[in-house]
Amino acid sequence: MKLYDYVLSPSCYKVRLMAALTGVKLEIRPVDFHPGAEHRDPEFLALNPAGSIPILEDGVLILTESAAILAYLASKTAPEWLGSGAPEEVARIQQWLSFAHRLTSSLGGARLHEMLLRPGDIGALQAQGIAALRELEAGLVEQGLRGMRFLASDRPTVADIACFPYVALAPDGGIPLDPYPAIRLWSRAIRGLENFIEMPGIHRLHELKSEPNVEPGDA
Ligand SMILES: N[C@@H](CCC(=O)N[C@@H](CS)C(=O)NCC(=O)O)C(=O)O
Repeated sequence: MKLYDYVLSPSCYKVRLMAALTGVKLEIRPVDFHPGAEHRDPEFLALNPAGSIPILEDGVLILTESAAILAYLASKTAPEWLGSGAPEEVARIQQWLSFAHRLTSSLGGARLHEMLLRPGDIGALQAQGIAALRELEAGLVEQGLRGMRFLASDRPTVADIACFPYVALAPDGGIPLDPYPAIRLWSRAIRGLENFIEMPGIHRLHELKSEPNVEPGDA
C-alpha cells in the first residue's frame, strides 16, 4: 500500500500511526506539501480532487479522507479497531469520526496559521479549537465515569486515532493543553500503546510526572 504523505501532516500521521499499530507496511511517497504545494498539482488533483493528503493507493483502489483510510486499514487487518459492533459503540465511533473534522478545521487551521503563516482569523480558529477541546474533555470525563479510557470503548478504536493527532499538536497553534486533564490522560494512554510511532511534535510516553487526577465535573 502506498501512502502519499507529508511528515508534518497530522492527517497523514493518522494513517502512519494506524498502520504501525495494526502491523501494516506502507510504502511512503513523500509529498512536497510545503513550500511546493505539490498536492495541488494536476497529477494529485486527478487522485484527489479535494486537493488534500493523505491519499492511499492499494492496487487499483485509491482512497482519500483519513477516516475512510483508517477504516480500510482496520477492516483489512485488525477489525477490533472498528469496535465491538455494539450499536452504541458504533454510533460513538461515528460521532467522534465526524468530530475529527472540526479538530482539523479549528486546531489544524490554527496550526497552519502559526506554522506556515496561512492567512486566517487566528482568534476565531483558536476559539473554535478551544470549544472542540472542551467538548472532547467532557466526552472523555463521561467515558471515565463509565470506566472507559478511550473515546468509544475501553479499548482504542479508529475514533481515537482520528482525533488524537490534531489534539496532541494543539500547542503548535497556540492552544495549550494544560486545562484538560482528561485529554492529557487519554493522550498518555494512546502514546503508551504498543507499536505507537512518533511524528515531529508528538512523542512516545516518557513523562516522569504522575498522571493527572481527573475528578468528575472537571471539564
Ligand atoms: N478531510 C481530510 C482533510 C485532510 C487535510 O486537511 N489534509 C491537509 C494536510 S494535514 C491538506 O492536505 N490540506 C490541504 C491544504 O491545506 O492545502 C482528511 O481527513 O483526510
